[in-house]
Amino acid sequence: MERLANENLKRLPGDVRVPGDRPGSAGILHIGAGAFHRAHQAVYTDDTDWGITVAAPNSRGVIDALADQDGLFTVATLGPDGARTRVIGSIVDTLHIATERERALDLVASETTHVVTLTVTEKAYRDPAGVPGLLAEGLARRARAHGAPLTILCCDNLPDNGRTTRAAVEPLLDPTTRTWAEQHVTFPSSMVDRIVPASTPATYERALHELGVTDLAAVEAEPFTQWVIEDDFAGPRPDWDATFTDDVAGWERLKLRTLNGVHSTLAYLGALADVETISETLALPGTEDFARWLIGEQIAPSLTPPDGQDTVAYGESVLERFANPGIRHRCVQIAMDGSQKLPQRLFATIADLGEAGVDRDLIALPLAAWTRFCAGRSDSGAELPLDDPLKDVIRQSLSAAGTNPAARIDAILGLDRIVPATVADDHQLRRAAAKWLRELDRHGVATTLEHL
Ligand code: CS2
Repeated sequence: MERLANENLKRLPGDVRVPGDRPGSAGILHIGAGAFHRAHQAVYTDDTDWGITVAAPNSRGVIDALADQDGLFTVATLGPDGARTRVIGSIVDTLHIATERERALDLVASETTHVVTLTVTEKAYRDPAGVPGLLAEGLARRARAHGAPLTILCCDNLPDNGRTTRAAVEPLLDPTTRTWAEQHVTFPSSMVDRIVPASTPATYERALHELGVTDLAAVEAEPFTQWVIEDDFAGPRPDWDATFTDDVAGWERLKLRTLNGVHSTLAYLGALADVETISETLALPGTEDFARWLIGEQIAPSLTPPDGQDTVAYGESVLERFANPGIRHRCVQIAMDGSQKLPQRLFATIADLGEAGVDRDLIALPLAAWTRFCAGRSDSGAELPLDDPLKDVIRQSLSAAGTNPAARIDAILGLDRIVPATVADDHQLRRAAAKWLRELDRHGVATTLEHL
């Protein structure tokens, strides 16, 4: 089957948007070749004259597909009024870090690399031997070779993600590089947003149908897209159509607690209820009302939104996006790595509510749902995957706790690597979560939500 390539761009159907002149070189090194990068930063960059070398830390399926297609791939934007397909041309080179580490280090060090962007998931920042180690070694090379400034821009869903990245890299630097980096390397924070489910065989079939040629790096995404970036670049920066600001923290908090917090909540509830996707979960009787109460009564009082924003209105637009039936975002995909996601999506909200003296009854329900999800069985008894770096600790604590709901909640709240002390000691939360867990054990998610 013919693959998408430079030479067939001119023959694609007229309603498919194709790139104009492609950039000759890459000023951006991007690490993490997942669907999100392709539908977000790669699209923003396609609207500029910059290019990207995309590097995959481990699995090479996507970068091999891109290499076979001259770096080209399509984004299908799935809105209520149908799909639009666009070919993205910003990726000009690919790299497999596990087998080409030297080249990766040289690219971090290269004078023509001005920005390193990252989508490597939450857990990667805790692994000094992984991406942080690579960046540290590359920076040392850069400092020795020429010392040109570099911007390292985190695009993962972490609070203060620039500072988190700096904190992961800095301790790994030798003293000379560290002194240089303090002057010449910046780590702006950024808030990234677009719903992009993992691609499936249906994604590739759609691409083939739209293009008439095969695209094995195709992605599907919702129409909405947003990027808020702290304006702290060490050197040149692409003219991305993003919001550059001095205050990203407010945006990060709003998005992590509202969009991602409700996303994770729906993911655990849906998976337990044997429902496949987020939009189907939201359609379960009582669920949309519950999500709305959660936003209005628990998330909104926990934070101060950025200027001009209102948490309840923002939450309404998020629920509308979640309901998009064109986006088949699987609950079990969002459910993975809960131990890495829930601190900023749920526990931070709970901690702030506790401090403000706001009742925590409703927000105890997602905690109970995660606890039940971690045991690995849905309401119908089907097996649920626990895909989480702390899987063993979680499973051990839960099995030691037996069947008693209060003991199981205590086991989860006792995970001191992820649960802040104020949340672990929150007696009102513990009682409420144990009550919800008992309800979920007895009646299942669907009945519990319907009778809220
Ligand atoms: C999701 C996010 O998988 C997840 O955990 O909550 O990937 C979410 O779709 C994006 O952050 C939306 O911007």
